[in-house]
Amino acid sequence: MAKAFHLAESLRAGETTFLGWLCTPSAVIADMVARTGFGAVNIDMQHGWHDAASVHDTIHAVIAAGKPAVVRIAVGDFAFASRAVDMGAEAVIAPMINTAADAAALVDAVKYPPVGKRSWGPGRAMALGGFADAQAYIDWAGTETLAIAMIETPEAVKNLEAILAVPGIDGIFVGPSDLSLTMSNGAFVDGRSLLIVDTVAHILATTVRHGKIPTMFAVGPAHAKAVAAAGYRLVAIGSDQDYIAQGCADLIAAATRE
Ligand code: 3PY
Ligand code: MG
Repeated sequence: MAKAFHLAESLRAGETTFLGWLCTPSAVIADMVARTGFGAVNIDMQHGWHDAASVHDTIHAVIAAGKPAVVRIAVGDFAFASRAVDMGAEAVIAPMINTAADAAALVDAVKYPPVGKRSWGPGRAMALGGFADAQAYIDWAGTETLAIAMIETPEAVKNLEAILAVPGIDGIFVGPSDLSLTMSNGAFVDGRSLLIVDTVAHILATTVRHGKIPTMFAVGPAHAKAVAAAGYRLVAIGSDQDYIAQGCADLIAAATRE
């Protein structure tokens, strides 16, 4: 089984990691999802129903199951990005990063000086990761806690080079639903729309050219397979809501098939 506290290393080695996604604030569901084939598990504070206590408990459950934990913060909630890494998250995904200034605020929260302005207090991360002392943690955290900026608007695409050039930004995460919503100026949401295909390819190529990690949310397994084959390395495939709905639908369909 994969061990936690290795996510940055595997992504930098070019490995594709499928990312479990938790909206439900339940350590039991976190444990169940982390024990499947997902290589890492994200806890969603933007569109999920988590609070600080449930993020803490689900991070613990994911790490206890041997997988790296990731947290997506709510829009602009950079204070929670620091708390997430303190609790043991190995990566923070920040939605709606539209400018280099937004990206710098994310880095400030996730990275210690001299790169950022993260304040000291990683008690849970040190305990869960088995770090011997403060120096061992700070040496590891300098390169291995990831700041990942979501690109999901035309403004972000326009500023992509500047966002990627911010020291301490490790990668980007494409939000295809919002990208389709914003690129169509509110006309529709379709993360697999032809409208965004060229932009998604452009984001991948630009991110790779900057030596940063390209990651993405996929709408279903076929989409996940395609974006992973294209080169996106950390790929989410829907959320726990989809896993349960799809699992139930498959069971009922199989049980009622003639
Ligand atoms: C999007 O597709 O906009 C997302 O934020 C996925 O989580
Ligand atoms: Mg989004």
